[in-house]
Amino acid sequence: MNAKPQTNGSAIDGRLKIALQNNGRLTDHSLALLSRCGLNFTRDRDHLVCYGENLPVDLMLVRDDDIPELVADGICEAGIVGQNVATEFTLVHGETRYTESRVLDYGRCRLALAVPTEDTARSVDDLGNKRIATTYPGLTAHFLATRGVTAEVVTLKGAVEIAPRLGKADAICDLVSTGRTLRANRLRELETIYESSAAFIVTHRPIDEEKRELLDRMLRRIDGVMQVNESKYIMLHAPRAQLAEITRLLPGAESPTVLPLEGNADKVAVHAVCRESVFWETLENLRSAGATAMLVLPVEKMLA
Ligand code: PRT
Ligand code: ZN
Repeated sequence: MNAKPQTNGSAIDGRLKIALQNNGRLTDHSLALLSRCGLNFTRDRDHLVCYGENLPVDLMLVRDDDIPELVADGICEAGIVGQNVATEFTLVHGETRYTESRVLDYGRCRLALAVPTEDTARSVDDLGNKRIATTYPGLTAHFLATRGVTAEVVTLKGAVEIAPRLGKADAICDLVSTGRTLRANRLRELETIYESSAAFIVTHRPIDEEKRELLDRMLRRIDGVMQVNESKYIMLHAPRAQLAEITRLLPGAESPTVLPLEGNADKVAVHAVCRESVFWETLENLRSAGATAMLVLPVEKMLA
C-alpha cells in the first residue's frame, strides 16, 4: 500500500472525491469517461489530485491497488478500478465495504489459469497439489475452493508469467486480454476463473446529502455516456409492406419514427435509435429485407 494522498486543505473538504488509477491501462479511459460526463478538471498526471473546475469533484490519482481501500475507508467516496482488484480486496478482507455501482465498458480482461504448453493438464481438476503462482491469491483460492481442488497458491508481486520457468510454480493464474503474453512465455490457457471490466465503486461509509446528490448525478451521466457508446441513430427508406420485418431487424430499437416520403406512396422513411451495436451484417440483412438509403450516425448525448 502506497502513501495515501493528503486530504488536508479546504480545497478538498466538502468535495466529492473519486479515486482513479494514476498511470496505467485504466487512466485514459477513466479520465475520458468523466470528461464526457461534463467534468472539466486540471489534468496533471504528476500530481495526486485533479481539481474539478465546474463541479465540486476532485480526482485522486493513485495506484490501482490502493483504490479499494481508499473507497472502503471513505477517504474517497467513489473510485474506478478493475473488478479483479475490487473483488480481490473484498475476498482478502472478508467483507464488502463498497458497492460496485456500475460495470463500465472498458478494461475488459479475464483472470485465467495457465500451464506450460507441454503440460498435460486439461482443467483445474488436474492441478491438485500443484503450485499456482498469482498476484490474485484471494480470487485464485476462492476458485479452487469452489471447484474442490487443493493446491498451493504462491503469491507474487509481479512477473507471474515467468514463475514456471524459474521453477517457482507449476501453473499460473494471471490476467489475460489478447493471450499474447501467455504465448510469448510458452504457456497454455487452461480455464478462465474470473471475467473483469473496470467498475465504478461507491463507499458504504455515510455520504452527506449534497455529495450523494452529486454522486447520483455523476452515475446518471455515466449511464448516459455508456448508452451513447452503444447507440446509433439509423435512417433508412423501407417499402411499406416490409415495415414490420425491417423494424424487427433494427437492433435494440424502440418504436421507430415512420415518416411519409414525398411522391412515393409505397415507401416510408424510418428513423430509429438503436441501443445495440449496428454491424455491417445488420445493414446487409436490412437491405435484403428491402431497406435502401441507409445512414448510421453516432449519438452525441442521451438522457433518460
Ligand atoms: O501501477 P498500478 O498498480 O496502478 O498498475 P498495474 O500495473 O497494477 O495495472 P495495469 O495498468 O496493468 O492494469 C490495470 C487494470 O487493467 C487491471 O487491474 C485490469 O482490471 C485491467 N486490464 C485489462 C489488464 C489487462 N487488460 C491486461 N492485459 N491488466 C493487466 N493486463 C496485463 C496482464 O497482467 C499480463 O501481464 O497484460 C498482460 C496480458 O495481456 P495480453 O494482451 O498479452 O493477454
Ligand atoms: Zn496495480
